Amino acid sequence: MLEEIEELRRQALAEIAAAVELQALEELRVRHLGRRSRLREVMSQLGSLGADQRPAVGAASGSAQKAIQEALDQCKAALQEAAEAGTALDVTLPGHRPLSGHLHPLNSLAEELSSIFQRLGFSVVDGPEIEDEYHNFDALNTPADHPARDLQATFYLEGCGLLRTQTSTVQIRIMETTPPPVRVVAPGRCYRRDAVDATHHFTFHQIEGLCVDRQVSLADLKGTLVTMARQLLDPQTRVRFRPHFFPFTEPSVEYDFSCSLCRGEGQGCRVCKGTGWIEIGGAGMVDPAVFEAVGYDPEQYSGFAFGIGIERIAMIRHGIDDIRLFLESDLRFTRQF
Ligand code: 2NM
Repeated sequence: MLEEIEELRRQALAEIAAAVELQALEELRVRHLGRRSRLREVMSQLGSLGADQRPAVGAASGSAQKAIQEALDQCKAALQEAAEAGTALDVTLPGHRPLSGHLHPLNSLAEELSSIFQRLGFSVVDGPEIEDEYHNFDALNTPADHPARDLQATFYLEGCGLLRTQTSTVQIRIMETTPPPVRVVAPGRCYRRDAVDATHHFTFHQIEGLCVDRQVSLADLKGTLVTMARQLLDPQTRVRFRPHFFPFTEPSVEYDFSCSLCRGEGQGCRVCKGTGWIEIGGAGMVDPAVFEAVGYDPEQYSGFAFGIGIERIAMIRHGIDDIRLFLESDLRFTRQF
C-alpha cells in the first residue's frame, strides 16, 4: 500500500510539472485529489486497516496529498502569471543560450605573443604593478634627475611606491633571484601620466623580453624579433633597427617591422602612412650598470632586451584608430573580436 501511494504521488507530480494550461491543471486536480481519486479512496479506507498499518499509511497518504496540492498551487500561480504577462508558457520554444565570454583583444594578443616566445625558449613571468623606485628606475640605470621620474610622468602612490611604467621591473626581479642564463618575457599592464588622446593612454600593455647568456649579441636580438614578426604577421616581414637611447640598454635601438598591409611598398598606404615601415618598440643590449645592480658579472654575460606595445599591434591588426576604445568602451566594442 505504501508503495502504491508513493507511485500515485510520483505520477501526479510528473503530470503537474508537464502541464502548460490552467484547464489541464484543473483536470489533474480532479483526477489526483478529487472525490473519486485513488488517493481519496485509500484515505477513506484507513479505518478498516489494522492498527499496525494505519499510522504509516495515514501519514504517507496525508503527505502525498499535501505535496500534490502544493505542486498544483505553484504551477497554477506560474501559469496565471505568464497569462497576465501576455506570454503564455510555450515549452516548445528553444531555451536561452547561456552567455559565454571570450578574451579581450589585448589579452588574446598578449597570449599569442607569449606562446610565440615560448616556442623560442622564453618563459612567461609576471610581477607586481605597484613597484618601488628602486626596481622601476634605479636598478634600470635611470638616474634621480631623469625626466621619466618626474611627478608629471609617473604615478606616485602616497607613501607606498609607484605604478610601474614598464614591465622591465619584472626582468630586474627575475635577475635578482635567478642566475644566468635567463630567457623570459613579461606581459602586463603599465602606467604613465600621459595626456589621453587617440594614441596615448595613462594605462597600456607591454610585453618585454630579456635574454642573458654568454656571447649574446645584437644579431640574436634581431633574429628573435624577425622570427616573432614572421609568426605574428606574415612570413615576408622584415625588421629594421634605428639608433636610439635608453638608460638601461647600450647600444639601444628602436625597431620597425615592414608594413604588413602594403608589404613595405609605402605609396599611399594608410597603415604605415606611406613609409613602408611600422614602429613597434625599443630594444638593445642590457647596460652593464643593470647587470651590476642585479649582481651579474658583465664581463662574463651579455644580454638583449626588448619592449613591445600591445595596443599598438592590436590597433594595426584590427584597424582600430583610437586607443581609448580598448579600456573605455563596452561590449559593443569587445564583441567584435
Ligand atoms: C624596452 C626597450 C629596451 C628592457 C631592458 C630590460 C632590463 F631589465 F633587462 F634592463 N628589460 N627590458 C628594455 C630595453 C625595454 O622597452 C621599450
